[in-house]
Amino acid sequence: MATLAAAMLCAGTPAAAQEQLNIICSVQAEWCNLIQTVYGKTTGVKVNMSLKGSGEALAQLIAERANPKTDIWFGGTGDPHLQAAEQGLSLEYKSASLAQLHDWAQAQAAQSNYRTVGIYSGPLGFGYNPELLAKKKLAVPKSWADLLKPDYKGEIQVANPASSGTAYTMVATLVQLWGEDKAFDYMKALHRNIQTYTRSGTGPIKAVARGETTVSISFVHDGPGEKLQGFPVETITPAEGTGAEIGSMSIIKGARNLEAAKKFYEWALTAQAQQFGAAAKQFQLPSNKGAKVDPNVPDFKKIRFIKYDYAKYGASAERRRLIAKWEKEVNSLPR
Ligand code: S7P
Repeated sequence: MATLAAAMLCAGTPAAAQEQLNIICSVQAEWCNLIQTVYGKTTGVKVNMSLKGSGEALAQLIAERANPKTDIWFGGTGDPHLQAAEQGLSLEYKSASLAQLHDWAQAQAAQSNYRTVGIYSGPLGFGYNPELLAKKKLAVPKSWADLLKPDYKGEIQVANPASSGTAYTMVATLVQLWGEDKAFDYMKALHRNIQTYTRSGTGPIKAVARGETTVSISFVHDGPGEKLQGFPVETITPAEGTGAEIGSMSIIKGARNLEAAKKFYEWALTAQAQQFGAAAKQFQLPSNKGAKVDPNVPDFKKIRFIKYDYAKYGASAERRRLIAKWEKEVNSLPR
């Protein structure tokens, strides 16, 4: 309640009647809904929220380029936000609050020429259902190498990188970890153990939680929220090393409600507003250094990270090339 009250103060007093704001929201529904309610009630702005994963959000913004219907894109993996910046879909905007953000969030802004900014970060890893693993007498996978074991045939879900920023983070992580040839050999071998490639990046850990599959490749911050709902799910990060997303936010070029978009953007960078993630049981690391870090947020100090080259793997040509290669060399293989 204290957080809510503080954020309400931060959001300001009700604005002129029926000011509108069209948001594409790429975090999970509970966080989007909370923002819609709190921000709408405290400012008087009518918030129209459209929920889309990051890959799908980018596709929509490209489709509506000539006649943008979106004012702001909140959340989602950083790579497609960088692509949107490169393609001139987002607007250059430099917040006065940038200095309050962690270096990784400021770097995301700088490398896009201030057309996007980091609002949270989270590590890629595995989700698993301990009850199902025990029932099937399977060990907890601790490394990328473990996922190739024949025991896990048909037990693993991951999203399709063509539609999902989460899955693209996996492709880019493996390429950076081992080089492209070895990474693609690995993904071809992994393909044999995949039960389903889902459309959305959060689908696999939800399937794990509900006992529909045993293991997922997911952002590990998506695990605790499922667990708090009572589902048997745990997470782990791979021993060889892993990548992390820089969840981002962008103002759309040609936004019809530009002033409202800028006000929302400033609000979303405040420490108080960033605490709504944890309030909605989503546990990414907030980008504002002053935001309270919930104990459920993964401890970054305990994770072995690769040095992720966000600029290189966020470039449109590189993303397109790697996804096309994945479709041709991996997804086309029989399972
Ligand atoms: O909110 C959870 C989360 O994992 O979902 C976001 C993103 O929309 C995933 O999109 P894809 O479906 O394209 O993978 C992440 O940024 C976020 O951490």
